[in-house]
Amino acid sequence: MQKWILSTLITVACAMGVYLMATGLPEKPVNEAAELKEGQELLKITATNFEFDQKEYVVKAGTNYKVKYANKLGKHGVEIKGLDIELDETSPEIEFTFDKPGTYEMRCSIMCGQGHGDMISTIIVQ
Ligand SMILES: [Cu+2]
Repeated sequence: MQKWILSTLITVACAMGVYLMATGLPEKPVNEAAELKEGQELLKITATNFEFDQKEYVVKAGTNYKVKYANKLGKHGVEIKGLDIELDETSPEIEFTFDKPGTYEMRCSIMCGQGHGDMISTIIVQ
C-alpha cells in the first residue's frame, strides 16, 4: 500500500519537473534605468489600438535619450516629423539628442487600420 503512494508521489514530482522545464521560470523584471548611460534619459512610447500612451511627450533639449518603442496592442510604428526618428517592432530603440526646442508631430508609421489617421501625439522639446 505504501509503495503505491510513494510511486504516485514520484510520478507527480517528475511531471512537475518536466512542466517547469518546459515552461521555464518566470522572467526577471528588467531594470530599465540600469541600461542607461550616464546622463542619458529614457523616453518610452507605447502604442495600442489606436493611440499612443501619451498625447504629449516632453523632453529636454540637449539631453541624450534612449527612445524605446513598444506595441502593446496591434501593429504600429512611430515616426516623428522633422526629426530623424522612425521606430517599430523590428527596430524599437534609438539613442537620440533632441537639439532644437520646439513642437514635433508624432504619427503612426504603419497602416494599422481604421484608427490609423488619429494616431497622432506631440513631442515637445524644451
Ligand atoms: Cu497606423
